[in-house]
Amino acid sequence: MVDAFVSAGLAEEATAGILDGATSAFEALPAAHVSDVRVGDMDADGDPDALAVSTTHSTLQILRNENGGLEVLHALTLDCKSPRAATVFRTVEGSTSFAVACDGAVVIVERPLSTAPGVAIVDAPARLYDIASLADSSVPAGLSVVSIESHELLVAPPSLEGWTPYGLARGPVAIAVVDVQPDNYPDLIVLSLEQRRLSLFVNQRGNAP
Ligand SMILES: [Ca+2]
Ligand SMILES: [Ca+2]
Repeated sequence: MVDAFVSAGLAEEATAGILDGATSAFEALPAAHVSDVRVGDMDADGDPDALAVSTTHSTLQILRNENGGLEVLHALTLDCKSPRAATVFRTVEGSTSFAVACDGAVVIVERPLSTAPGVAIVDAPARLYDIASLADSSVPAGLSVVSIESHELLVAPPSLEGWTPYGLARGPVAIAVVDVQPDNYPDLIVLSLEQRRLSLFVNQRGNAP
């Protein structure tokens, strides 16, 4: 079993480590100005791949897990103002895709590893700081985002038609997906930095809080 660790550092590169049951050798990949890194299996081969977002350059790099190491596959320039976070998810059409949280929109890139990726833009509130999906890439799922401007968690269904808002303490900046109330449905924890508050949203239907 191969594990992957990826972190965005203050220097101009992300550190990617491919581990086999032990915290040992690391390899460094060039990834200038990366502000967020997420892990997800984009090519459905069972091995985790990675996405690296650059807020300052509106780009997203795809790093594919191949032969026990991460290789930089390609970089996409996004029609997206201030991309701050990304997540891998599966659309209702069944394709593994990723979604990027932007300022006033979520950019969806379908079939990112194909020769002809599809791009869709979903309108969203301003200043999205994080995005998450309640399922891995094996099943269709909706998306959750936090807006630091409206102080809300917004949840879209798998069809991605319309956001349902949930009020939060001021300054929500991060979402964690974890099965806190253990029933095999992942729950959401949101950090509101300004009011130093954590909010827990218990998943009741498998794909919505
Ligand atoms: Ca993979
Ligand atoms: Ca749960």
